[in-house]
Amino acid sequence: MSLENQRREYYRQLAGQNLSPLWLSLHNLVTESPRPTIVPAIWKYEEMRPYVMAAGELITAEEAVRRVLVLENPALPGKSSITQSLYAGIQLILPGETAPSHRHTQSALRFVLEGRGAWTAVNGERTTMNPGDFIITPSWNWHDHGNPSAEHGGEPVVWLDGLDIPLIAALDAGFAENNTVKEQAVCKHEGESFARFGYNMVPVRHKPSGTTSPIFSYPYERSREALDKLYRFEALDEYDGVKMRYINPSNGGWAMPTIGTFLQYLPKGFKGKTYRSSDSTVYTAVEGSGTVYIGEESFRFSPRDIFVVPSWYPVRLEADDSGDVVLFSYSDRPVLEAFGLLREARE
Ligand code: GTQ
Repeated sequence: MSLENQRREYYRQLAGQNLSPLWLSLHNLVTESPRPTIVPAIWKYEEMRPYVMAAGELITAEEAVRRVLVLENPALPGKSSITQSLYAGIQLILPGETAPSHRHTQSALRFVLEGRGAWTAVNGERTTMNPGDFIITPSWNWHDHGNPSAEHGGEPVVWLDGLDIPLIAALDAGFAENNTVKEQAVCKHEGESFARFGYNMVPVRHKPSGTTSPIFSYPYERSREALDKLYRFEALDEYDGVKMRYINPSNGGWAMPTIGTFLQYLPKGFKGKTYRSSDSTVYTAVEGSGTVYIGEESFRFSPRDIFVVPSWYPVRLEADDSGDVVLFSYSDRPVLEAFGLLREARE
């Protein structure tokens, strides 16, 4: 038998033993640089919105539990993943509805896209959701969402959900539980956690605990003010414009253990330089229009559009001449950083 045929027979026998020869796959397993499966993509809000609103006619928030359209990376159909590690969805809650209380080990962020006045309850405290607000539901915390009835000024509210669902699935670390009540009991005043931790002070005997920020709402107005002032006081970064990361105010670390969150400002006409990083990032525009160049592709973006940049793709951002741009983004950076895996290159 030729050596080639001996090998073929050998590989056939190995497969029956749940064994495989590394030398055939090594080059794909240990690569010179990341080779993302996911691809760059954009979801235009004006194209998605009719489908989001149609869901409001077809199913209630209560029946759906969470009435969400999942943004699936075109290279991962059926996987409920926008990146290898992260999930993105668009959630709608209509006036008078409740999305019932539950908890899970997956961490979630909400970034409000449209509408005012809905609330999220976390840990006995409700927070009102306004456009541009960044809201956290920490791992294993009960959370429910609601919206006042139309008579009480309720309007449809739409937000971007960002979760670490694919990461938790990769680790087989998912647990979840429904609450026995539809809405958790409210036992704190609105704004209580922000009063404790949101003003560069903490209660005198506070000991940092847990892995998630004790602030669960970062109102847009305040974050936006920081960017505006920094732009006027400081030179712009040639790559990022003015880019800030949201922090856990009790220890300066990431606001969430597995998801890094950022807000960035590009003045009108800004033409960013090219950079890359080994975190995969989901962006949504809050204000202004521009163009993002990702690898060989480019996408025009406007407010509420969502686009994704895979790991290690060259990326640069441009703002139109017509107005300043503000972008919110989230990535798996805290996970990479924790394990010494974060790499960046500025070209
Ligand atoms: O609001 O709790 O988009 O549990 C996916 C899973 C939202 C939520 C999602 C969830 C939620």
